[in-house]
Amino acid sequence: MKKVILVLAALALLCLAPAALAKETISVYNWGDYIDEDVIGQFEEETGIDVIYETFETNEDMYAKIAMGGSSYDVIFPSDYMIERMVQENLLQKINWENIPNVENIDPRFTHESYDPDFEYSVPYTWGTMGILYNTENVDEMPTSWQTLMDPAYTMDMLMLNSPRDTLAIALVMCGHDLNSVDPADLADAKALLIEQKPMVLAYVVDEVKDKMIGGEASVALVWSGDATYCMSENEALDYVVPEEGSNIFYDSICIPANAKNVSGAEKFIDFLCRADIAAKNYEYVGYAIPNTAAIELLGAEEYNASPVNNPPQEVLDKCQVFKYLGDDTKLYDQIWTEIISEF
Ligand code: N2P
Repeated sequence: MKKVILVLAALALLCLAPAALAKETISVYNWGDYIDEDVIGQFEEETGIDVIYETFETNEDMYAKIAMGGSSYDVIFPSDYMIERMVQENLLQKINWENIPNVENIDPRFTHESYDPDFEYSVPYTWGTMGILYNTENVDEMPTSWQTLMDPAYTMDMLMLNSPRDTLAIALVMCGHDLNSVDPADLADAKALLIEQKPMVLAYVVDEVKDKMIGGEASVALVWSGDATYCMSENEALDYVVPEEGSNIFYDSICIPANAKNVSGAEKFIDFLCRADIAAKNYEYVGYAIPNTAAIELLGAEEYNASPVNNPPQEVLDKCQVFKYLGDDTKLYDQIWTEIISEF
């Protein structure tokens, strides 16, 4: 009898030991260059939770990976229109606000947006506009129109975003159409324009745009405002403008996928990112405008708001639109984009 008990006790220990030794982890999927790595380290130190961190370059890449279902993440960072899509497809779960007390630091101007009207699924992280980053040493006058990106003077001297929704939106605007258009005739115009532009494009890039513009490899680039802030801090010849025809304003948020394995770890991470000191530190590294009032106070609201990139004049904002999820018409965008890109 004693022997049996001993054997059972040994077996029980063997089963429990790995569980006791295994560290709690969360798996995070974010845009490239979108967090200060020290912030991850500090979270791991403070909570004892290990962060498995992976990056993506576009909403579409992130979506494809999650929708395929093979991978499971606890925290992801989609933009507005992609949140709308993922909610519709039951790929996100509602957030339990009781576990995110630091949400009180988020400016209510950034909650209850059209893509999450009841403020259930997404925690605002950053926001920004699309515009033209240009090198004042080679571009004499501030570009006021998107047509700058069609100017043969910048042949092989311009960079475009390797991101279907963003680049097609700007082409639609250049053709005088709405940037959320799903009219096949509008999209045909946009496609024709991008094909005409293609021989002038040095490269279609995402995160590489920063090093290339800082290093002077191109004179003009289609960029997101936060990347402009970063580039301008590294090379003072660079400047940023939102052309007068209007542009896209985006809201990038933090969400928990429906199939997350460690929801409580995800909540701790999200709450940590909303903490004023952490959001401020992260802003200093990432450069994108933040919706965190407490962090902006910590950074010095006057200095923060002095940046026209962080705080665009109302007349610029009035001309900016949020991307909507376009339902099945998204396929048309994807198809056109593949046709444009594959012609290289
Ligand atoms: C950061 C990407 C910013 C996302 N590298 C723009 N929505």
